[in-house]
Amino acid sequence: MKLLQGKRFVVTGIASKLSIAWAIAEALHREGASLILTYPNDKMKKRVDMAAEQFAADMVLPCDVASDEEIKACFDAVAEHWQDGIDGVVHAIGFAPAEELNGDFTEVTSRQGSAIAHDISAYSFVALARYSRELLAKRQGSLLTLTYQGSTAVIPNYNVMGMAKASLEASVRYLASSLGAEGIRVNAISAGPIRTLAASGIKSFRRMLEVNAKIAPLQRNVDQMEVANAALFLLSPWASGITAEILFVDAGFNTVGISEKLLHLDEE
Ligand code: NAD
Ligand code: 0WE
Repeated sequence: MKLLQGKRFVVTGIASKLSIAWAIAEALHREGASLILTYPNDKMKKRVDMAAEQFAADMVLPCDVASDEEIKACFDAVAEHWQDGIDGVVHAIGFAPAEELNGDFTEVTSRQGSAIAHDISAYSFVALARYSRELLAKRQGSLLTLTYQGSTAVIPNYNVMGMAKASLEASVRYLASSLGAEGIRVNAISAGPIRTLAASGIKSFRRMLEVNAKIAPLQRNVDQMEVANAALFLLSPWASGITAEILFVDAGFNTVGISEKLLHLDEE
């Protein structure tokens, strides 16, 4: 029997075949789970419809996380379809206005940009938790989000997203505490850099990938499927004892102080 046969998940954040959420939906489907996929606007609906067809999703629902009404309507529809609850919600959403992600942090970080980044990238996880709580409690389900090391260490140009990811990671701990009594687990995966739509247009992203591959213990980058396989685990009963955790899927990059390569730099 497959790992997640008969389980039900709501997956947000599919924008293209490169999306981490696409890979997670693919992995959940592969392991026998049933899916509901969400999209933020009409432009994205087509892409999510494609994923829905490929992964035999039960439904596709609108869910712009900037709107409480839309989130509520979304989970009302989920509740209608799956009356005895859901096993998990995947939050794979991050956004800051493009101007915030290029240039000197102090210069480019605006009040408005900061508000948007925190609203869409951090608060939205709490909002999803609020509206999915009842459904998750019925099946001891779990919440999963995606974060990045820019939350705890400076990565050039990540800027206000670093603040938003720090907030998101704090929300993982507060949500885990708040929802633990209901048997709901809350976790995050901190992924290494991966080329997706959210990485396109980031000026030095190619260089980012090169540097990461040089410094990381595994001496390479990670891909979407490696993140998805870790997601599967955290969303599965095998992770029943794990909550409030930030699991790195980054080829070990975050643990390195001085890399072997850097130590021997002048010997090359
Ligand atoms: P992506 O562009 O494929 O996904 C980002 C998603 O956010 C898109 O599907 C987009 O539609 C969605 N989104 C934006 N605004 C929204 C809104 N208002 N309502 C609903 N959805 C909205 O890129 P990705 O890299 O797959 O990003 C997924 C998550 O992974 C993000 O949280 C990102 O920060 C995180 N992450 C990415 C990397 C990386 O290098 N790609 C590394 C670590 C963490
Ligand atoms: O979280 C992310 C992506 C965040 C992101 C990307 C964009 C580009 C398009 C948020 N908002 C937007 N807004 C846009 O208009 N990552 C972890 C990927 C990422 O983004 C970076 C990185 C890495 C890694 C930005 C600068 C430096 C490194």
